[in-house]
Amino acid sequence: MINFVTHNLNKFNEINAIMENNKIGISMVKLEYEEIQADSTEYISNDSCKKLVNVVDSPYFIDDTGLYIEDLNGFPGPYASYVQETLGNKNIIKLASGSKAYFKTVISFYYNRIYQFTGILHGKISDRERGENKFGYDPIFVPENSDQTLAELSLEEKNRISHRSKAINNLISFLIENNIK
Ligand code: ITT
Repeated sequence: MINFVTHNLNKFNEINAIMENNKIGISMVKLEYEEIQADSTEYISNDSCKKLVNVVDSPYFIDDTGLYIEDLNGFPGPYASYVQETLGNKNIIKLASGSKAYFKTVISFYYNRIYQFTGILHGKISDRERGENKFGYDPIFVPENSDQTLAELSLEEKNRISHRSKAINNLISFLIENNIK
């Protein structure tokens, strides 16, 4: 069993579906830990993961995800959580409708040391909120080669293309190569 430290049920459900398809068991661990502020998601994620050594049973991992909007010079990037709470999707549309953007997920996995796995999804900011699956920025993010927002896709459809699924599939290849369960 692998521990996934997160408070975010949407993240857990997306990742758990992919893990189940690969017959890998994960357990959701809700824990408070302090996140440093920095410009690099990889750096923040590495620092958070280190703080959990001897706190959470290994192997464990965390998911840090940022949204990078081209017209806003990469903002909010790693501040995605704070900006979602303060500005929200309506204000992001006012600021950046039509802009290219991408999501980046960094998975930091601890097993004797930290390993990182990354996934990116390119797309653009829509002109209005669309979709029923209201997870964070999903209602305003239209992936490349799609007319629908991520919130209009089912969990399975999102998992076929998403930043998170790419990062997790990289982790899964590593788990299989190293026979980690
Ligand atoms: P943790 O407990 O795992 O840290 P969190 O919600 O604080 O959960 P992050 O800081 O990584 O997670 O995420 C930043 C925010 O970006 C998150 O609160 C969502 O609003 C948004 N977000 C993350 N992944 C997303 C996705 O796949 N689609 C849409 N929005 C997403």
